[in-house]
Amino acid sequence: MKLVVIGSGQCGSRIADEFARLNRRARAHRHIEIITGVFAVNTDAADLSGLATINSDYQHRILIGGRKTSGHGVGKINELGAEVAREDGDKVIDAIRTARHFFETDAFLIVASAAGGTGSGSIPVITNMIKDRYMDKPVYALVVLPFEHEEQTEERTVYNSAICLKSVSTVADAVFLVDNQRYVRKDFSLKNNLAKINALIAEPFYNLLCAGEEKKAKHIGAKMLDAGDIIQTLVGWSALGYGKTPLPLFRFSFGRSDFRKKSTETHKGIMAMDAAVSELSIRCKPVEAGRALYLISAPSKEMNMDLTKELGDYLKDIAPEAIIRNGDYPRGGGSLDVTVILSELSDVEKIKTYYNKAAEFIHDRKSRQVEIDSKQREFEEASKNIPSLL
Ligand SMILES: Nc1nc2c(ncn2[C@@H]2O[C@H](COP(=O)(O)OP(=O)(O)OP(=O)(O)O)[C@@H](O)[C@H]2O)c(=O)[nH]1
Ligand SMILES: [Mg+2]
Repeated sequence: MKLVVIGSGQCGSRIADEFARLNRRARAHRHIEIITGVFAVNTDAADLSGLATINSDYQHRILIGGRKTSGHGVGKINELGAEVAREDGDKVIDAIRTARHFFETDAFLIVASAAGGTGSGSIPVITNMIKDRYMDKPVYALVVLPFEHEEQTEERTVYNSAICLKSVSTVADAVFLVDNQRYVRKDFSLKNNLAKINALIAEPFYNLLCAGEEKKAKHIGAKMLDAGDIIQTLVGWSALGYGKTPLPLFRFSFGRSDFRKKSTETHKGIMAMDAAVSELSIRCKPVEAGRALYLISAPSKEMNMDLTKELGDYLKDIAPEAIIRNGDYPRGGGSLDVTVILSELSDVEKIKTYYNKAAEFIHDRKSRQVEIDSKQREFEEASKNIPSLL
């Protein structure tokens, strides 16, 4: 599957940069292309300069809102982010057309954080513009949710997230939810290491996108997972998971394929699937998923029909309502990898909490404003009979 990836705001641009690296890796190691164009959009010129891999010309690193923000960002006001995107969104549409193999694109992926200003405000607007312009291609959003400490210390964080999520979900074909906090729990040393988190966010896409682009027979599995399977799976709120089980470098099999070998293979597969499901990009209940997908990637000698079936049964057990699609991808060496997507989630607790808290915030802000207005009127009243020097 080939994507056009557009990152907006600081977080979105950095993750888009990660996708540009992913494509370089696919090209260098697998001689295939998985991305037809990567673009970064921001109101902050310095952030755009800080990217490493995305082409550095103005049509790939796109500065928007120059007049309104003087290149310094929108300071977490996502309404301003949206406004600027409405005014300058054409720059993005024009740039997409310059992608060299644009006609091969299967779908768009637009990436941003929910809590900031530029990315949060512009992602629904850019998604909408692309949907209007390219009606036949699906447009997916990947939205990064804030760390818990940000939610606790800054009310605007939750408010921005709620507005962004509601708006983008009405226009995107599917929304990948990626909770920053989930990546901190996995390994505390990552706490301040956003670059590492970004790499973890992009990693599950590597095999997922490569699998359908392979041309050599030896890398095409019994059931190839292609763009069609992914497009059919992705609807509405979605979560991503990725798990790995290391494989021994050397194995002396003497050509035997007895039941012990088979059961070890299945066990390794279940371990990787288990890791993928327990480390989903957002906390959610698999029973709420209407669609799901899993991809097993490993050297072909590590995979067999039983493994695919066992993993299918495992997923069916935890997501009984879901239509499940799957694929096997004979690639890689040192590990057996499982990628999981849960989609069409009918409920996500965290989003409901954002909506409820944001509604409270809006209510409190209105009452506070009434109070401020009345105090100001009192103040003016008190100064009414005082002469002025001006
Ligand atoms: N995973 C990840 N999260 C990030 C990164 N940079 C910022 N964030 C998160 O994104 C949110 C802040 O949004 P930014 O993307 O910095 O904001 P912006 O879109 O540039 O908007 P303004 O700076 O307000 O104009 C916070 O929740 C951060 O924790 C990053 O590189 N990776
Ligand atoms: Mg910024």
